[in-house]
Amino acid sequence: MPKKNKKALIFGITGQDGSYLAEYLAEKDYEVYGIIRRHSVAESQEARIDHLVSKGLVRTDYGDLLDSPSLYKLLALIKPDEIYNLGAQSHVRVSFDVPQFTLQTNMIGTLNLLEAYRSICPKAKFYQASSSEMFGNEIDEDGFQRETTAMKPVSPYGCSKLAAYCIVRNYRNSYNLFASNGILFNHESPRRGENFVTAKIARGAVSISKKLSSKLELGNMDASRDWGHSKDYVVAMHKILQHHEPDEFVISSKESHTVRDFCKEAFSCLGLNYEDYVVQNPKFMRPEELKELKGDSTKARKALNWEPEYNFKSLVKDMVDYWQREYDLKYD
Ligand code: NAP
Ligand code: F7E
Repeated sequence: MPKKNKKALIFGITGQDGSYLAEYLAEKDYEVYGIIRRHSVAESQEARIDHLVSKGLVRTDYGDLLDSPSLYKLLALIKPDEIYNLGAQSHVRVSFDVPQFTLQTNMIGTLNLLEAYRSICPKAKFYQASSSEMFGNEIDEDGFQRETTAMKPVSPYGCSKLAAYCIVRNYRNSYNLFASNGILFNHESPRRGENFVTAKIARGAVSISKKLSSKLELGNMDASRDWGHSKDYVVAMHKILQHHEPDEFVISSKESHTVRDFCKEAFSCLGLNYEDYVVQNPKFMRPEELKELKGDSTKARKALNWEPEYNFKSLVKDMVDYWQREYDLKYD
């Protein structure tokens, strides 16, 4: 890889956000490094970043947040200027099925990385992928969640992310590290995993429009989320590390829509009425549900000069258009 200005190391580079962040940093002339894990289906391991790896814009090495020796070795080898910790078991419903694994990966994994960071490259900057799921059902009187809102998570995933958030703050204060938390509200894209609700709806609606299926089964349709686009949110991650001091920042669209609203919008992009096709299946309900998220990102918008380009409508359209192209390639 040719020598460039700065080196960024991304944990979670094979995921939705990691892939967009890698693209964004490569465009900014960073040397971009990423950790990959061993998968049994090696062919799909780097699917989201193949286009970057094949052009030599990203270098990947095997590693794992739960394998401390690999973390020490990679930090010593790469000597990154910026470390982005996006690695996680990120599915909230699945976190009820695998709570121990979720806490190990998201909480102990973050602690492992912080330990390696403070002993090998303490001058680097560190970004932690914290989540609006940490708030649980706490809402300020004006209906928003912000940096100062109480955090009372309602899922193993939310608990794991809150513990990681706290230990990042603790290490920043104890060891004088530039370690920041981005508290990101839901963000989606064509690269979103297909078992998250937005991708499931966009894909399901397109499949129905092409008469490849006749119904879409969902869980709680009254839950409300603050949805933005991953492409916009990775810009905020980078800006958080360029700020003059480490801090906590909420990143959100400032709007909340129900799952039902998302269905309505996605099906109407295809000239269909969602009510004719969407059915509820208790299988997709959660043992405890987070009812509504609406983030106040005023602090980040002012301090970081960050504004999203996508809104709810253009996000839904981007996802539906993507799935139309995918189905056209497969079946035409
Ligand atoms: P994602 O698509 O599920 O990607 C997660 C990434 O973490 C994958 O690259 C995965 O690798 C990696 N990973 C999992 N376990 C690991 C381990 N033990 N060691 C190293 N890497 C590991 O998630 P995303 O949507 O891009 O989200 C990125 C981060 O932001 C996550 O931490 C998530 O919890 C957080 N977040 C997401 C949202 C959102 O709405 N998307 C909102 C707030 C916070 P494999 O490909 O090998 O599984
Ligand atoms: O669910 C409801 C479900 O799984 C959204 C992660 O990126 O954002 C994400 O977590 C809502 C919930 O995302 C289905 O009950 C209904 O109320 O797309 P989701 P999430 O749980 O909000 C946070 C901020 C993160 O940090 C996480 O990493 O949709 N819902 N029916 C459904 N959800 C799914 N997955 N599948 C359904 O069939």
